[in-house]
Amino acid sequence: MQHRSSREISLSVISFNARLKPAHFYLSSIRNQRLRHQQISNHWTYHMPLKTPSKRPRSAKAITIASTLALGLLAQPAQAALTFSFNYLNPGQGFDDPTFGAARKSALNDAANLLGVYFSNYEANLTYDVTSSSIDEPRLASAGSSQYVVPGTFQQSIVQTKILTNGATDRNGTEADGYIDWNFFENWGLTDNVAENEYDFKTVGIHELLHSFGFSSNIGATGTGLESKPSGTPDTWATFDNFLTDASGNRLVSTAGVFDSTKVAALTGGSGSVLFNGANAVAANGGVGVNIFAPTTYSDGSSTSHLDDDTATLAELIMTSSVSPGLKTRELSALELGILKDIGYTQIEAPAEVPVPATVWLMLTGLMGLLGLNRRKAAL
Ligand SMILES: [Ca+2]
Ligand SMILES: [Ca+2]
Ligand SMILES: [Zn+2]
Repeated sequence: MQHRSSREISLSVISFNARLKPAHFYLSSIRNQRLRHQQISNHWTYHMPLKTPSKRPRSAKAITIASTLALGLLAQPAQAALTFSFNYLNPGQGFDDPTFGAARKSALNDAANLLGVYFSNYEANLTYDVTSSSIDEPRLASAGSSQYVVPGTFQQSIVQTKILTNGATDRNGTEADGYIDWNFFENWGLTDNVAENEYDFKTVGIHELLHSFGFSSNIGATGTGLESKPSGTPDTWATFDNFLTDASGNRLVSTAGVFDSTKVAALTGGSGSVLFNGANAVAANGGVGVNIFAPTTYSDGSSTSHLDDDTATLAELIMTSSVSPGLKTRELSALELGILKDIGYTQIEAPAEVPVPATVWLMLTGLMGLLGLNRRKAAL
């Protein structure tokens, strides 16, 4: 999380708080895992050592609530794409709040649905453990999905593998494929009518889910990977990291999975110092690499895992690191679709119809015109 000004709030990536090796689901003791999400990871009920994923009994709280998603916003229903099952782990609170819970769950389902239509050529049921808090802190929400630890490789997340194998491979068995934590302290706009003092829940929901899909970097402040191996030795990286370069197009992490120690400075080099250089993203970006968020002050859980907010042409895209209040786009840009193709989702495609009524877009245009530089922002 981070403060970019006294009024800003952030969302963190929590892709790395549990680690898998074949036949063993570790938990990640706090000292072994990346510390970037420690305060959140303490919430996860599955943070206990497991012998094998398949033998671990589910806790009583981790009851799967299947939510088969309707495609109601589309004029013509698409074929089944992805389905999402959210396990709400805080009874009576947050998403299960007696007053607001139903609308919050509905908004999360809507966000998942809005994202799912891009994946209509895939078929998988994705399970998520969902927790929440209500704390005045610079974080709106966070999400992630675990990876296997295989030093010297670029690993898909559990969710990513499940999608790309059309549900055939669930590398952590009955354990939730991903996790989401939501902070309900701030005002949230749960519908398509998002007030100027509310954060757009659905936009943030899409953003968070995409982190779990693999839109996320393992690179730490000093160039360490998932296991914080010593400099110069192979570590475990995300698929995303396979495409990150410096401004000159030189890889940050070698194909052998070793971070180039001469590239540490690029991680805090500001706009243009770290690029996503996958072929599809480059093609969607006028032939050049895409600016990745690498602010001069390293931001744990945010740096290198987002598009660069400080690049004007990127600032309003869903996968930037911060968001201001008000209604935002829920559509992925060609650039974001390019990145998703590069990290493996070659069958992704934009839905045939914009799943938001035209009147909403008119309002969005109006709201965007009102946004000034001093508006409160929140990092995603
Ligand atoms: Ca699973
Ligand atoms: Ca932004
Ligand atoms: Zn984010």
